[in-house]
Amino acid sequence: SQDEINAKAKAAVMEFDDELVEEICEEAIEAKVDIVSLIEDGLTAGMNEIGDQFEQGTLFLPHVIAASEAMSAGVAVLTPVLEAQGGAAASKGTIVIGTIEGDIHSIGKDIVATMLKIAGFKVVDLGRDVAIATYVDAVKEHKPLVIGSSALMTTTMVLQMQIEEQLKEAGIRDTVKTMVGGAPVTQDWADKIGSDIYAENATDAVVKCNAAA
Ligand code: HCB
Repeated sequence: SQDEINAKAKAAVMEFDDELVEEICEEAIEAKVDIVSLIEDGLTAGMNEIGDQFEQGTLFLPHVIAASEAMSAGVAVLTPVLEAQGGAAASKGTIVIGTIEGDIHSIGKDIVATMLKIAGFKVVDLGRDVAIATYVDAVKEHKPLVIGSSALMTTTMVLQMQIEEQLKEAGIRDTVKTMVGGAPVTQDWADKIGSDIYAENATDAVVKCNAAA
């Protein structure tokens, strides 16, 4: 069942077992369970648990790296299937997304980008450690509906404010909606800095970008 497969995937991420994660993801595809739930309630749940244990000091950085590799191995198996499930013909518009300057966490940003693609948006992925000026240039170049930033650290989250400021300075703030996300980011933070959309997870990002389209 879905719950069993999610639980197995969570455990396999926590055991840093790339091959087992891949096997479970292949099994899930064959069993036709919900892939989005597998990513969010299975793989991500395992990753979050590892993050908690890292924070408590019971696990160390190599463990976090190993778990993130296991999660990425699973996401790599699932992405083509997700993309095949999507395939809306007409594009709903462009969304630019990237992980903010100073921050190399990319797993969540990648999942959001994939889900938006599946939902029928053209996605321009700026990658990670993206300079604020690069976001501004991307708005000028691609004229997106939404510009999304991802920040996984309290120290990099503050830079999301600079996207707001520099878009204003460039005189293009009202041509685009801004979206913020990442584990430390909240609706309160979005309100505080004047960001249009806060997305808690990839599903939420799709719902809110659809509403903006
Ligand atoms: Co990293 N790390 N890490 N890390 N890391 C965190 C983020 C800490 C919270 C862990 C902790 O201490 N508890 C912490 C940050 C503390 C803080 O706030 N200041 C931390 C630290 C400190 C660091 C280093 C500095 C460690 C070091 O070197 N000493 C270093 C960062 C270096 C740098 O960036 N300059 C570092 C490195 C790493 C890796 C490389 C080992 C690895 C990242 C691998 C990669 O991404 N390619 C990593 C990981 C995996 C984590 C944790 C464990 C998990 C992050 C993750 O992938 N979660 C994380 C702990 C945590 O977050 N609780 C820990 C799973 C994804 C699916 O969730 O939240 O990223 P997500 O994304 C969601 C959601 O937020 C939303 O949708 C996604 C899908 O549902 N969303 C958006 C995300 N972005 C969005 C953008 C939008 O516009 C809209 C929605």
